[in-house]
Amino acid sequence: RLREETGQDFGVIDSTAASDGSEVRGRVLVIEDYEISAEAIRETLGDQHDIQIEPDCAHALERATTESFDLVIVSMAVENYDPLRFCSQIRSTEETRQLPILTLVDEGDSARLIKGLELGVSDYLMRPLERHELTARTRTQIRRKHYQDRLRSNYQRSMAMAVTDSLTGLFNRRYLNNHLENLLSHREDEGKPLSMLILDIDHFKRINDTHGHGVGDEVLKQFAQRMGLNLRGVDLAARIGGEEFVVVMPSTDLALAEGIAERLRRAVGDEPFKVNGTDQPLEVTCSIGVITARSGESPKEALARADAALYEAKHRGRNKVVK
Ligand code: GH3
Ligand code: MG
Ligand code: MG
Ligand code: MG
Repeated sequence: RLREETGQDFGVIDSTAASDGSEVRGRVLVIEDYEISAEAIRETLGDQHDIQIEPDCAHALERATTESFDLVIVSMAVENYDPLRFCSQIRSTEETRQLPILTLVDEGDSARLIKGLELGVSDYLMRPLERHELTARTRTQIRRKHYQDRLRSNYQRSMAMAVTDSLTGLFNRRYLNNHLENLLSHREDEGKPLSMLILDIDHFKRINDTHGHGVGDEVLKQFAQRMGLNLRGVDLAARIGGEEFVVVMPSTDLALAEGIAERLRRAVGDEPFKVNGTDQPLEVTCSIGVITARSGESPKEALARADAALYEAKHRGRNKVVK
């Protein structure tokens, strides 16, 4: 190995100090089995970042996937493992795909330097390491990682918002429309029944008229919560309009769906709603239409049939389940 052959100190060369004072802190995993070098890195970066030294590549891979790091610094001279293989594993593992990698390359080892870059390494440093360069490149990678994390979480939030009803947290009508199509065709493939409920709060207008829109909103929220408590993980609940909700139930036949609808009806009607801004708990009931999808039926047709059943429940005096 180069360092043994040359006896070169792979610690960090100290040059004139000049920190650029910008505040970026990260969690850095350093894969280095050469203790002098590892300690020099810790000394250089430790004031600004949380530095974790891990001499063992296999263990490092495990830590990189389970703990959250902003950067891995990989010595290309580790002896217990092929560091390029480690870089490749970091890149091909879902949890660490986005993790920046900074390699520490032995002077003259351009083969590994290039191979690393081909594997998607973010940046590299040549040994002997220069303190400022290490500091600067580390900071750049961490800053970029933080920026990407922010973009990604903004994106995820927008995606979640696009399919969510903000008042109740249930799925919205757009999501239901998109996914009902998939669910119906999946049902055809699986040959299992798919059932659907439409729920509509009875005389909801009166609640608004008597207690105000704010109380009406609170009733909608609590209604959605009661739905959630009485549905299964596989059921998909959406708010499709003012006080109208749809539940899609995969692998559920009509009899089971009717039972669940009945449970929902009672969960709403049996226990009055306690809402801030009203003197007494509110009696709330809902009507429910139940159907099981027919072969080849479109979302529109299925929803129309469920709506007809709901209409019938209203017609029969409300607070009823009709299939
Ligand atoms: P029915 O038993 O026939 O369903 O009577 P209803 O009063 O519930 O039905 P209607 O469709 O006449 O009234 C629904 C009301 O829901 C009218 C509307 O003001 C109210 N509404 C719609 N969206 C919201 C909302 O987001 N918040 C509140 N508070 N009220 C809403
Ligand atoms: Mg109505
Ligand atoms: Mg209503
Ligand atoms: Mg309605």
